[in-house]
Amino acid sequence: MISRLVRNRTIVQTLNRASTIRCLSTFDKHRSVFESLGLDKTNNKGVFDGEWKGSGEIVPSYNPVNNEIMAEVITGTPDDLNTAFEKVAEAQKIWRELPAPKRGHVMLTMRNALVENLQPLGKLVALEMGKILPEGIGEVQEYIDILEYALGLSRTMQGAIIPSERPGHAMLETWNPLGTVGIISAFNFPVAVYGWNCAIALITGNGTIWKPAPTTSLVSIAVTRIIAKALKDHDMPTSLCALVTGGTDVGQSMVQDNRAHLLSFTGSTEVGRQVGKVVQGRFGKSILELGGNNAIIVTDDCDLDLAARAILFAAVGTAGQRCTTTRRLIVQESVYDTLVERLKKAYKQVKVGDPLDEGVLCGPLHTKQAVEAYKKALEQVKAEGGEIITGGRVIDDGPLKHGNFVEPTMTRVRSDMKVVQHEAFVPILHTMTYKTLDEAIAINNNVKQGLSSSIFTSNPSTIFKWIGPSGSDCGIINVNIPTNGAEIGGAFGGEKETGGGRESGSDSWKQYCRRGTCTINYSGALPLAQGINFG
Ligand code: UN1
Repeated sequence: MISRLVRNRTIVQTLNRASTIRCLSTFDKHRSVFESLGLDKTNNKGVFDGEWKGSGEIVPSYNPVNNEIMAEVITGTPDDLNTAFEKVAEAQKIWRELPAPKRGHVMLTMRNALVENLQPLGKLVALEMGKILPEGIGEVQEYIDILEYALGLSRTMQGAIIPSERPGHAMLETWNPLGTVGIISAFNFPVAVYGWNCAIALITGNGTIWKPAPTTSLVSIAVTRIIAKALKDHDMPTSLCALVTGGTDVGQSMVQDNRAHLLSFTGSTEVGRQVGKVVQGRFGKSILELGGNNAIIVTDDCDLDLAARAILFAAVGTAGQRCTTTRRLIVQESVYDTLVERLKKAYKQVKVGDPLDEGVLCGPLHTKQAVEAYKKALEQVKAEGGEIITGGRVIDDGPLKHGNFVEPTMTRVRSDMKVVQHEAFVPILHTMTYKTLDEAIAINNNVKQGLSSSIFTSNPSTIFKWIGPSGSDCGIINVNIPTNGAEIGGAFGGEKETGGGRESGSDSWKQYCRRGTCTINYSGALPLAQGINFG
């Protein structure tokens, strides 16, 4: 086993060295960003358990704009993970004794450190993930927001006092930490989704181990460095927030490990289904944030201009790589032509290009595999008799030809086509028409996923129907705003094959705790519940 690892590592290392010589121009061009975040060209240790290390393969991080290697990361192994579990558990024993408002002070320092690093970290997200700079900065902002929220929670997390049926008895609920929260995050939100989980796990008294997507390791190293420094500033053990980068072997080990008391997984429904089963099999807790297949309904009584602007952001933003991206547009037939004409014009004006360039609205797809998924989805549209009404091309010529660029695309389909059942994580928007509101809601609900949904209307009865028992069956139900761009204050997550988990705001914090129901007898007598007389 060990010799195989060493061998793999040497082969990968040799290959990478060769490519490194050819292409580290991205690093040189953005040297100040990398260096200000403590990143190196070749020597980035991808494991943190209080110390920086890594005994796994050396994995390159690519720039999706041109597929150049930007830098290399020495990733972790299941052995590294094992040690990290031990180190986090030790740290958590200290952390859990700290009163929540004091933990809140540490969160405040983390927040301030992220504010200081907002620009370079946002830029690194843009470089490594490929989203445009304002969105890269936006997701660091999302982490800042949830830390502020956690600070507030630190003074407001409350348990109930419940009337006891017995005299001289008090009954109350306590919310104590679970221990260690394992966080497996996806490439598309390499900062924010970790941030939601980390902030809420910490404020409730837990430690965390993070296994990021293998293609966004640099971001995870930079974030961990910032968080560790804040812990150190408060004389807290930095191993409280561990990081183990790596591949499927690390992820699988984390999912199987009893020491991950809560496992928060963001990724595909396919993988999430396995994760859910394994965690359930060991009676662990899980939060699953899986695929979405989100729709916007456009009624004939709405502000079409507002709707068009929202749809553009919802379908093209992040190059269609948010789990909350709008994939289906369900339009009342009388306004379909007008809306689609407006959208076609807007789509034509979208600048596709380097996510760091001013004015660019659509960056590259994250990987070459995503470009293949784009092609496949469009082939399926055609095979089923659908039509491409704008876009539809992989950009494989001109200055963008080395990157993973595609044209944002709209199709015209029927709601019963198979292609609309499938979430392709690319900027393709399937448009379709409806006649009645009931039909539109049925189309919205007639997919396996249930993450986000939105309706554009000015009719109050439509709004209340939409959010009521016969309305949208999703976890996020919006009116006159896009399906994406949720605020951190609400619970984030979805129903059905989206996995049922809720992260971020509202009472999501309770999932990071064990609930104690405590009955305290101060009467001196022993009256039994249900009036039982036992001898
Ligand atoms: C995701 O795509 O996994 O609501 C998260 C949004 C963002 C989070 C998306 N706040 O679009």
